[in-house]
Amino acid sequence: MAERLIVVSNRIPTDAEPAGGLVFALHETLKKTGGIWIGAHPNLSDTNTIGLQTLAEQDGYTRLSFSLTHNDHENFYLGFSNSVLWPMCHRRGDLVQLNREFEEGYARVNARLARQMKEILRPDDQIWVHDYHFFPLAAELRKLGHHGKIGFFLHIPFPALGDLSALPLRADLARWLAQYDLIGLQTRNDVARCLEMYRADKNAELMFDGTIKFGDRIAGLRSFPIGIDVDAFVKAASKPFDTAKLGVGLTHDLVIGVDRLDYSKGLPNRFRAFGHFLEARQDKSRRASLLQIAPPTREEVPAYRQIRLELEELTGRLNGENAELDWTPLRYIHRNIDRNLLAQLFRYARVGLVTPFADGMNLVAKEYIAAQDPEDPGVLILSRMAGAAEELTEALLVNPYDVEEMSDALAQALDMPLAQRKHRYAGCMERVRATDVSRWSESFLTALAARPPALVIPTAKISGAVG
Ligand code: GDG
Repeated sequence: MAERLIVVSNRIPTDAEPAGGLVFALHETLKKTGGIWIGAHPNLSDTNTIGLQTLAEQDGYTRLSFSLTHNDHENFYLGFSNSVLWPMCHRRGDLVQLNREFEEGYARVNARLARQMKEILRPDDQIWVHDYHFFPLAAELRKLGHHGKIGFFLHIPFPALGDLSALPLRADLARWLAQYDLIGLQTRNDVARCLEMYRADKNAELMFDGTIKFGDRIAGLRSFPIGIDVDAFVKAASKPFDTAKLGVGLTHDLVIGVDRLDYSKGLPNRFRAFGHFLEARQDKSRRASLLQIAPPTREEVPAYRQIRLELEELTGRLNGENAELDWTPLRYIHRNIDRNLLAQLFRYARVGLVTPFADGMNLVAKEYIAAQDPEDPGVLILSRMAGAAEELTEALLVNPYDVEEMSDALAQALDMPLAQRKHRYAGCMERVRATDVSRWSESFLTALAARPPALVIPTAKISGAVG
């Protein structure tokens, strides 16, 4: 029987035509390979006793869903995933909310999903698990006797050793991850931090070929920087731009930011930097506008409500102090915007401002580059703390904590001569193309397929033979 690909992610596309970076990539991969995509059902349920349900069979693969109860949503999703793991991985130990019920919810959902998967698994399936919601999934599957290949990709930053101490003792990331055959991370920096974790673990041994030996298992570890569907984005951005759609008041000096409204994205400091830039500019008749699109996300988590209030206050103050009758310097949209319109806005904007405090990769940075007109490109200002900064070294790299440095970068970007803009764009675009999302999934799956089959050592028999 041929190998099947089984993808697991918390989110699963529910429309016939999925869109957006990761969802698009996995959809395209499964269309080619066939297989199964497993994710949480979009509606919460009252019971969790049922197994995996078929959501759709189309485009040559099957989508299966597992159900989450209200309690699971509270403790597994909002709780342990997004109030413990997310802040811990984004260096916000101060926001970590420890709670036994979160821990139990996380363990319960992973164990239950493993049991539900075991019902449908074949021994030679290739399983590809995505993100921090499922760190222990392989360990749970191994407990149930599944020995087939399992790969894991972490979309967010790998935590530093010191930050890992914020986890409860039972959350043993080193042991959980060692149950995968291949651990994929975004950047070389992430790999270095993961190695640091294993180096400090007395149960682990770092092998010469870069793999990690942990008990009877050997796991591969590599960076696979994720990218975007470059051609699709270039095409969307190149469509004629209808400024009338946007209403009045967009000056030519448009600066754009697009981020889920998340505290890791550094939005308050970005607003402060823009305010500083407006105040510091010599030519007061020159007008620039910052258009910040920040759709809501995880609003049930208190830290997300807090950041929203902070931004609303900053927006009011900045506009109050700087606006003119015919000019609103900061436009802040707390809603989702159509993807094609987004691509066109990226092309229209003179500057793309991407300033997270921590980010696995940051696809917006790549989208901004892909959207530019090669003959008259805008300038990307990029935080050194985004994974994308490891590759997009021709961007104007900034420290997101340094408001003055970001303000200076804005002035530099808006005044940058064409030749320099073209040079920087070409360097970035080369990297954006080299990491196109289809190459990302291909290279991960090729590396997973190349992992040698795990040695299953029947411990009892061996010790019996020796004795
Ligand atoms: C995680 C990691 C990693 C945003 N607003 C709208 C909209 N977006 C789209 C963007 C982009 C995507 O959402 C956001 O992707 P990012 O990579 O920037 O950030 P996360 O959501 O935090 O993603 C991240 C990524 O996983 C992939 O591995 O890069 O580091 O945190 O595509 O364009 N799209 C539309 N309307 C919006 O208002 N249509």
